[in-house]
Amino acid sequence: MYRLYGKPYTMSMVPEVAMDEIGAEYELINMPDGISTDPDYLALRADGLVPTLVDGDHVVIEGSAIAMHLADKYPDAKLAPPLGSKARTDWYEWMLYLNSMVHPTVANGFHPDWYTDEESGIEGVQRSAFKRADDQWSQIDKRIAGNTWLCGDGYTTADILFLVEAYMHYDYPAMFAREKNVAALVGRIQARPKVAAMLKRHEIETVDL
Ligand SMILES: N[C@@H](CCC(=O)N[C@@H](CS)C(=O)NCC(=O)O)C(=O)O
Repeated sequence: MYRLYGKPYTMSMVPEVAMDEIGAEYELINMPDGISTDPDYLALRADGLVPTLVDGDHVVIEGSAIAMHLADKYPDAKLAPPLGSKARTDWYEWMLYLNSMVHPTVANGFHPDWYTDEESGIEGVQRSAFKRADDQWSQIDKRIAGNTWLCGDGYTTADILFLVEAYMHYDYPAMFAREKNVAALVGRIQARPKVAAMLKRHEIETVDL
C-alpha cells in the first residue's frame, strides 16, 4: 500500500485524486501545520513540505511528479495521454506550467513572508502575486478556449492539477466569474465523483459552475 504525506488544501490533493481515480489503496498521513522539522519526515523530503509519496523503497516528492509517476504506472486509468502524441506533449507543458509558474504565484500570495526578509516587503510581495495570479488565469482562459479537457480529448492528471491550482486562486469566485473557459473546465472536472469527494474532504467551498 502507498503512503501519502499531505495536509488539507495543499498540493497533496493532486496525488490523492490521482490515486482515487486509479483505485489505488493508500494510507493518508496528515502532517501538522507548517514546514516539518521532524527528522523522520525530513529524511523523506528535505524541505519539510508536502506532499511525499512512499511507494515501497521509492520515495517521490512534488505533487505533480507523484501524479505523473502514478499515471505512467497505471496506463489503464488513462490519466496520461499516449506517449508520442501531441496530447502527451501538451500534458508535459501543462503539468510543468501549472507546477512551476502558477503554483509559485499561489505560494507568493499565501506565504509572502517566505519571499522577503523585510517586514515592510510582505505587502508588496503579496500584492504583486495577486496581480500575477489574475494575469496568469486570464492568459490561461484564452489558451484553453474550445478545449473539453486540457490535453487532447481525455481527462488527465493535468486537469486534476488545473482544478487544484484554480481553487488556490486568492479569490476564485471572482476569477471564475471573469474567466468563463476556466470556470467551464473546472465545472467539468469537479463533476467527477472522485474530485467532488476530495473537495468535500478538504472542506473547500466550491462554486457551482
Ligand atoms: N511544488 C511543491 C510545493 C510544495 C509546497 O509548497 N507545499 C506546501 C503546501 S502546498 C506546504 O507543505 N506548506 C507547509 C504549510 O504551509 O503548512 C509540491 O508540489 O510538492
